[in-house]
Amino acid sequence: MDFQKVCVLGLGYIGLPTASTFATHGLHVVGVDINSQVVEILRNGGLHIHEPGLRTLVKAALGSGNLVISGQLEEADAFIIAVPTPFFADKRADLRAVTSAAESILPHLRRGNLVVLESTSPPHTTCDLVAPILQRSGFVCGRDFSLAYVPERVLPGRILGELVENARVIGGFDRISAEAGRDLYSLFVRGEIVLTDATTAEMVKLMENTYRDVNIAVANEFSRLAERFGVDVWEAINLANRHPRVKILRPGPGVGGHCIGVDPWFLVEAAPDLATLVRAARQVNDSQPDFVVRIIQRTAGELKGLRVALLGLAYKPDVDDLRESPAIEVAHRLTKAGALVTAFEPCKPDAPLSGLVTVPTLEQALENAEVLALLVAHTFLKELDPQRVATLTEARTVVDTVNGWSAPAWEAAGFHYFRLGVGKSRLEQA
Ligand code: SAJ
Repeated sequence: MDFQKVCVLGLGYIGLPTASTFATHGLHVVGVDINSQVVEILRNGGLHIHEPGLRTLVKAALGSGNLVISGQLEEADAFIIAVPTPFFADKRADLRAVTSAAESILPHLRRGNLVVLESTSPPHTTCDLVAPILQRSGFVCGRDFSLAYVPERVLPGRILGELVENARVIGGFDRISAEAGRDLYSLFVRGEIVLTDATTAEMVKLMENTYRDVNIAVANEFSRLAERFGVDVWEAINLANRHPRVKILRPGPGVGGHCIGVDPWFLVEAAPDLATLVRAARQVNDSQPDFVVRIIQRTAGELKGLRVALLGLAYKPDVDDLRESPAIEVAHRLTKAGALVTAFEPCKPDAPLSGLVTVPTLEQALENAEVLALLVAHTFLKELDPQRVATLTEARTVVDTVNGWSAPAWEAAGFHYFRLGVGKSRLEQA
């Protein structure tokens, strides 16, 4: 199948890099977003998301004349839906954006078109939700137009490279749809392109991220067990990972972001009677902030009125994305327990967060603190000099939830140093 023009619906972390990459590979691309502010920002050469290299890529795509930013869809050879699929408060998948995106294609759908869903979705979304919507056009899916599910698997912070280099799974409504998807993505994907059916492709995406969530959960549960048994979980993981077939991930304050903590719930919703381990892992990760609060409480005795400086609020190191961040959960739970929390996020110093006191500098976070807690292993925070920190605060208690600091260095600077997952050994308890 030959493609000259593509419409990309949704210009977020995935849609904008995808639209720009197709444009710099010669396709005429109409990048569409329903958010008029996003359209305005992009049209004026600005950027509403931070991703290394994206500004240059978007500028090249716009400069080539191949990428046009619009609020309106147009006729095209292919339509790519890359809109958010969050969940409701009860953890059910929120597919409203997918539904409205598919409906917005209807007036522009033509015989021979390819429609692609990229958004992470529950199994059967492509065939049971998107296909019937598109068939309201009177066209028959598979016969008159092709439909495929093509999940992305790029790591935020490395999107542009991984978009091109990573293997790509193309799940077709039927074989012809899968082959049409391959023809489209082979325009820029240099990784292996593997064809399968749409439901398998939906399941693959959910399995990838659920696998990661379960493995993070077991690391977090090991941190709790280690504290109970008087073991340093970081030492134990380091030793266990010397096994040639063991790769235990890192404990931390919990799992954030709009992927790993979200996608497994789609499996739980689709088969609550079967997804027992998947649900349990989500519950372990979602309760990990409680364990961080308990460590802080143990180090300081009473939380009520305790002045705590939280260092890091992003959902993972060296990103400015705070979505679903466990660090923010820790801040809210400490505040609810009566602590006086001040938070500093070096990657987003101006992060306005309702119900939380955030400050734009490290000094302001430290100045009145009694306890410091490292919640995100940002490079900037890991490299803090404890001797200098000791001059900026009266606090002499630190809680390191990401194994980001050296205990001897902080103790030498006069701090009582506590680390998540490190229990008192029998010797220390004696
Ligand atoms: N985390 C830990 N311990 C670890 C690893 C991560 O606590 O050992 C935490 C992080 O701090 C973060 C969360 O888990 O809060 C998710 O981190 P992540 O490194 O999995 O990063 P994401 O969510 O940005 O990217 C993931 C990636 N999926 C996999 O690695 C299987 C990425 O490839 C996906 O494309 C992305 O989700 C997505 O878009 O689905």
